[in-house]
Amino acid sequence: MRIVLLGAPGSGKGTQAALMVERLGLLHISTGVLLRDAVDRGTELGLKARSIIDRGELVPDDIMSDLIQERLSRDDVAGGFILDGYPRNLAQATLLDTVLDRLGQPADIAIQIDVDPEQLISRLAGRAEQEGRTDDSEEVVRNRMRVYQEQTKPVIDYYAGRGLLTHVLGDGTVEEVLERILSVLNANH
Ligand code: B4P
Repeated sequence: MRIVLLGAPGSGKGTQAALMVERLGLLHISTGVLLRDAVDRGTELGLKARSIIDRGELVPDDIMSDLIQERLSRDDVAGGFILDGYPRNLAQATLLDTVLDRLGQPADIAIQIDVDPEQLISRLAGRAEQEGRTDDSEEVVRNRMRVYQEQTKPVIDYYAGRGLLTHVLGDGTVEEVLERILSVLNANH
């Protein structure tokens, strides 16, 4: 199964993907994790991405294109995957389709996790306290929300137009959200 997870910052994409890996045995590909890893290792990519992430902007498409194509070219992708954090704009969405078609591995479903904006802010404030992620400060979170509204939201319609979109309510406990996602996947396969 090849799943694209969509949702605003703090909607629970990374949280749910980790649980879905346990339950479904799929590979988790998170562009946020790949970028933070590059930043921690001080690679050329990490050096370019760091200040962009810390401002809450999107890393440029050409950089993300190389990153995602390299990751999707590996053999472990053949068993199915959960894509988390990519695509984040329409250019990324069309590129992803091209790459997956070329691999003969098109996306089966896109799941949009819907959460009330007030809750998103409070979740990310909680994570800022617990994990100290540099892009979870109040000002940067506000910018990430703006970028999401302007650039990432159109991706929802893109997948709706392709007949692949399902909405899942992201309110409630992590386990409740997981059960909703699993029942959507059961119903679709
Ligand atoms: P991401 O790592 O994708 O950051 P995110 O949107 O905040 O999602 P994340 O998965 O981490 O958080 P989650 O909602 O699970 O991206 C970070 C940055 O990298 C971007 O701003 C951008 O600069 C760059 N980037 C990444 N991909 C890119 C791309 N394709 N193109 C360009 N740039 C890119 O969890 C948030 C918090 O909520 C957690 O603390 C969690 O514990 C909590 N939570 C989750 N579910 C909950 C629930 N049900 N109830 C209560 N709390 C919950």
